[in-house]
Amino acid sequence: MTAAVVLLVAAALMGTSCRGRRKRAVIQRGDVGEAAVSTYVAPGDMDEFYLFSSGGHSGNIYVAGVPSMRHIATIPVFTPYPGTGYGYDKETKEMLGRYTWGDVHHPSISQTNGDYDGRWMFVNDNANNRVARIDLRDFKTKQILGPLPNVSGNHGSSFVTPNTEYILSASRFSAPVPRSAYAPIEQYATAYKGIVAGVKVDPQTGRMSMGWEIVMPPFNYDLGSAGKGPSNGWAFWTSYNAERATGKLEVTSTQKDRDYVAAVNWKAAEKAIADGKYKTIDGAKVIDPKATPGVVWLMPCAKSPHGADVTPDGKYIVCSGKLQSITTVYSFDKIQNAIQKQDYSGDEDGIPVIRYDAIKEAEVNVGLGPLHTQYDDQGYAYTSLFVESAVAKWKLGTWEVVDKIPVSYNIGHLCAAEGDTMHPKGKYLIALNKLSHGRHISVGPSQPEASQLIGISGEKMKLLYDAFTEPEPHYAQMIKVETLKPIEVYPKEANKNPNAIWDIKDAKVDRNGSNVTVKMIAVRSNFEPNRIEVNQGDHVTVHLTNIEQTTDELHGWGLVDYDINIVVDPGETKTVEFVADKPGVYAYYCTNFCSALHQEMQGYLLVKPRGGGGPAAAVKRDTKGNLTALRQEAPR
Ligand code: RUQ
Ligand code: CUA
Repeated sequence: MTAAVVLLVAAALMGTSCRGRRKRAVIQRGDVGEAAVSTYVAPGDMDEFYLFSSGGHSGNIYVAGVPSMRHIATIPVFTPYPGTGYGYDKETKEMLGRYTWGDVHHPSISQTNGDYDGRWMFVNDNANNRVARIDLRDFKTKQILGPLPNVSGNHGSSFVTPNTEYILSASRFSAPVPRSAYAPIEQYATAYKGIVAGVKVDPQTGRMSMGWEIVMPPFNYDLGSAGKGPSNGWAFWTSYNAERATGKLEVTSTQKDRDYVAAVNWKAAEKAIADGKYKTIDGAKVIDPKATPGVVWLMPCAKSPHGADVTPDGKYIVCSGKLQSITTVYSFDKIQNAIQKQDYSGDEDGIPVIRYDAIKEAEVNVGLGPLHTQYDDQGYAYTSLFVESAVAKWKLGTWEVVDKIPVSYNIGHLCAAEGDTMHPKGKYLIALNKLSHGRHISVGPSQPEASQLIGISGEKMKLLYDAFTEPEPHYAQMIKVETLKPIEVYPKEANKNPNAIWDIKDAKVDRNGSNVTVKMIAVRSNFEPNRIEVNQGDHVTVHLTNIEQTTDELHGWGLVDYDINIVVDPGETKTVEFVADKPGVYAYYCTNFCSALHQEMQGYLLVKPRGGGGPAAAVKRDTKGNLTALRQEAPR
């Protein structure tokens, strides 16, 4: 960037405040010019990182570029999204099943040897107990697994193990097991169960299937993290409500001094399953830790812990208790020693509780309401402080807090570049703030979310940019752009769909009784066939192939009045099925702008009324010729 541009950007930004526009409450503002330069991605330039943010109960994942923070794509996962035709074609409709939403919390990029390999991203659905896989070659959801048997409120998910052997899953809301079982709430402490689990991932295809489950005491399992390096083979989950309380948890679950972190030796869990030491419950292989010791332990933790975050070297597990001002660092070595010596302070339902002082490496005095921790490439950790609305930077090893930066406001998760891998990239940190009052121009009572880009290259953290993030920003991950290799088109040769056609002469409408099958081509700027004649009540199947081999030449297929919109990318075939229950004439048209003649890209579905007679639709007019009824359905 030229010096002139730098000056212009800086001047423009400073000008905004000088001219006395509605001022933002400035909490911390460093050198505005420097901030502008370091986040400005000039026209034609590209961002350095992808940011994948959870979309919470929108059921989506949002993709942005860093440092520009520009939102560049939406990946629908658990919710229909007409923008990409997701949830309207046969395949994605079946994948969504009977659900119309999901609660996405923790995106998790697949790993090889503890680093992002950029093949897939897994996400959890906290609400309907599902997990999904997104293919990072085309940024599309390819599989949804679940509802996972026995799991209730899948929150501690979908963190991956270092070679993506498993993605983690856990019950946030303990409940009777299996899910169809009933027990009165008075029996919560004994009849309700927690579950922690590993969902198996096929290393070649990414296909997910049920792995192992472990039945646990009825705590609320919160967040998970997989061991790496020396701790590879282990998984850790924080939990709250050690009291096994019900009702007003705010009070009832804050009686004891400590909660627990569950430490699972997943290699031992894998072996227990192989040795047949499990019960099948609702189709899942479930380990009972009382009957099979040596799989799970409990570690006491500061009250109401939330985040569990293994350090890049895999030597420590950092767990933060929301209700204390410290974050607890456990040493993996010490955990192994304590287990060896059976240095226990008690048990919960037969699961040994390891003595706290035997495994505690440090208690870091980070500040109020610590939630999550991420890491950089210089040996520093960054912990989000919800109550204090700040990020604390501290040194691994000396456990000293070296810097703190206020954020606006109430930060939840934070995301450093590849900050949960064995080789974090440093440079940027993003504060995913829960409440954001006053950071954006007002749009009414719901204030737009704010996430803040923070520079972490220097000694001091620097606030660089206030960005909008779609709700609800739970976790996010940032990955180097070069690691991903997105495809440009679906090559014709790779299309194995038996209903794909590539030549206009193969386009046709076939009838078999009341089943009508259409093989259709979309290419600039036509649909072939451009006329489909059916009878009212026919079951219609349209297989639509976009025969383009030019990137970004998408075509949509919207059918007027039928609530259908599918989108086909270049080289892709999609199928849509519907019953032609509305008689009349309905246009279908291309919904993706594709060429100068995009508007002309249309055709007609002609639905002959049952019984053959009568107008399909009519308008009623009064004696003066004014419209009185817009539409009248033909008699059925
Ligand atoms: S959780 S902060 Cu799933 Cu941390 Cu939202
Ligand atoms: Cu095809 Cu617009």
